[in-house]
Amino acid sequence: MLHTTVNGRQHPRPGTGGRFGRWLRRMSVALLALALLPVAQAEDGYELWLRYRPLEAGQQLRYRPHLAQLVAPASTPTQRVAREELLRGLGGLLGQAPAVADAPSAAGAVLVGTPASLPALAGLGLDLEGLGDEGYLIRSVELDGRPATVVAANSDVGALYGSFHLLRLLQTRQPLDALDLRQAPKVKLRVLNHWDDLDRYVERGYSGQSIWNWHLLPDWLDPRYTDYARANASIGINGAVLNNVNANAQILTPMYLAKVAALAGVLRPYGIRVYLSARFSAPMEIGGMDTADPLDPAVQRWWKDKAAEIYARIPDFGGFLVKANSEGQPGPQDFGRTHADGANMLAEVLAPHGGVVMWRAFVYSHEEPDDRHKQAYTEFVPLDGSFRDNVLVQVKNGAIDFQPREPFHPLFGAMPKTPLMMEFQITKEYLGFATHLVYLGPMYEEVLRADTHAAGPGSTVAKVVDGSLDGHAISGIAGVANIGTDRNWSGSHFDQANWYVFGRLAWDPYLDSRTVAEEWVRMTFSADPAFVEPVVAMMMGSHQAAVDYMTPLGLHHLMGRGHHYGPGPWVEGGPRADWTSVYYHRATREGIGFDRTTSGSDAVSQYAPPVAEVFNDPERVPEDFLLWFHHRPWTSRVSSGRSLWDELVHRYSRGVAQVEWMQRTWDGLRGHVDAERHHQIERFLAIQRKEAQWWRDASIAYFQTFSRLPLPEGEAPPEHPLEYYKALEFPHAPGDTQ
Ligand code: BDP
Repeated sequence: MLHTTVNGRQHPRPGTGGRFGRWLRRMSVALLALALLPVAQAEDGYELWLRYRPLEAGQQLRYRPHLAQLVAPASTPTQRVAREELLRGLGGLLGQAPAVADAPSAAGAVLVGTPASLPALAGLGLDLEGLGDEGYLIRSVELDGRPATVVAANSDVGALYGSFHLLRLLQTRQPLDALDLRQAPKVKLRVLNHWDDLDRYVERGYSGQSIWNWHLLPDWLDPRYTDYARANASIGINGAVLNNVNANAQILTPMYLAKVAALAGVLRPYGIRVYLSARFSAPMEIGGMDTADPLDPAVQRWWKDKAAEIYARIPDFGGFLVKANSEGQPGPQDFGRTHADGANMLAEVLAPHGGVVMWRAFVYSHEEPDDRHKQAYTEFVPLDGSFRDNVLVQVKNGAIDFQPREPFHPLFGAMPKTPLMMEFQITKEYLGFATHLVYLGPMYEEVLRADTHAAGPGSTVAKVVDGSLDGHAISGIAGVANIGTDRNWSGSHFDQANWYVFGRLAWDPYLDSRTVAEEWVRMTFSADPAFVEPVVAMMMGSHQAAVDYMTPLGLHHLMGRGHHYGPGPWVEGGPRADWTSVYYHRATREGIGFDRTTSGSDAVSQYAPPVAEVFNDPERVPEDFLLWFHHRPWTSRVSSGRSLWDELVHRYSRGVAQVEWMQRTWDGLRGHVDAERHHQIERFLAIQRKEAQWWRDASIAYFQTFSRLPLPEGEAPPEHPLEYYKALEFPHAPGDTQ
């Protein structure tokens, strides 16, 4: 007799006839139906966009014939990680991993490698020229009459990038039938800047501590480092500056270099080089010298030896990032030398090893009374042409400082002889920290597409940055990372999208941010169009919403002092004028805005004439930059027909309304996402709603003391009197400078 086990006891198995049999059949059907329902499992976001959850059954069936075998050599570390990722990814997505084979022997093989690593590729007539060291192609081919898919590159890392792309095709449900893709990065150095201190504090970090556990390095290699590397490689990031630009010289001591070398060892198979922020005065702090003068031969020797020591430990070390003579950091000017003297001295010692210097242009001096907007340009443009060829000048997004919306930095287009890197901020210091849903893709895109007119129309910032405008051999994009020890890495689920879009745009600055958002949503949450469409709409409108409720119409730098949390348009006094809000908004009884026209600070003249003319003209300047460049009367008209005051209030309210719309939209999407992530996002949107209202109310209450105009009809008055908002204090807000 057949037996079945229930609660550990054997029972005779009933036949399939009779009432019990019918009941059993009904139960099985019900259970089967339940099993087929897409029940969302609780997720904490750790897996980012590399979740590899099983695809819908129909999709799996369509894909499986293409993915029967995997032919991918695994004799180098990079080859091994590519193969492991494919097995993990395909196994997860398809429910079963392909069979690993040494040579294709069945239809539906996937071949991954280089002509050197996989001789089978050599005879296929693949055109790998032009793909460079990091590019790849993905193509559907016939091999001995059998259909196959090829991921081919000139290097192992190219093949790794191609492997991630293949996985992305599946994750986003693209057809695999007639593939013919070629990809090569348009920018050479695609680098994250971690503003991480050695005590694991992250400056402007809102996602926990630094992921670098310096204390336990080099002996303990947290598995997180590997997952960090996987995530970066999946979007093409190939460099990481491990420590804060406000640097501690300790990182250059032997003890720390051993730790850096250990990290470099984890990141290397993924094509990621490590860089360090170098403190310019390190020869004095850790070298026992009494000067760090870049023209002093003893100082030069110290750095030469230091470079040799680093490269002995880390042969592929990327180079140094330097913040010098800015916000109190030491630099060459302390010794009467120029930025070029300083950068070139370091470049000289790195050059024999193949390293670069990324020298930041974020400078503004204590003594300089000029409009802060102008200072980087004033200092750096005269140095164009005097940097060594392994120096890149790293220019912030915006002449002021990563504000919610800035016109492009006037240095772009103004230093044709120097490779200029773009430095975007991914962490949202000025955009609501980690709680506000603000997708930065549209902001990055707006800036990259801005036309500098430097060499005629079409001289976009993207072309300056990728080096194509001026024919530079090196190029780079940096992003100030939003990564920390929080389980979901970025402090919120949606902030993962900012890491993602940064990487994708660094690879190809001409991509559009909507496409990237769609891709990310499909990989991170769900591919159901009923979910993707509204969520992408939320993301695409979110940057403008934040600009509206924080700093509409070109207002800027109005955040709370120091910590930058919440509104502080009233901030004045203190050590320097350009660290106050009143310096930037210049509100008076008559009007508001910073006059940077030819009759004001004349910052407009730092742009090429066609741009300057537009910015200089209050009728032609994009309204989003109106008060950035112009001081305008409260009663002047804007394009909507409203007065400036009414428009300002309207935009504040519009920003709040947009957040309310996001809340409603998200509420309607319950069930498409696991309850855990849905809940946190819902709560964070509630915080954003509350803080958007706070921004609106505090700003209106404050600016009304100047305009002395009534609120437009239908506009609710601020919830509290101005004094209430001014009295709020946040001594423990995260991320403040230590
Ligand atoms: C500012 C940040 C400050 C950074 C500085 C920089 O508030 O923490 O050190 O930028 O980029 O926006 O150097």
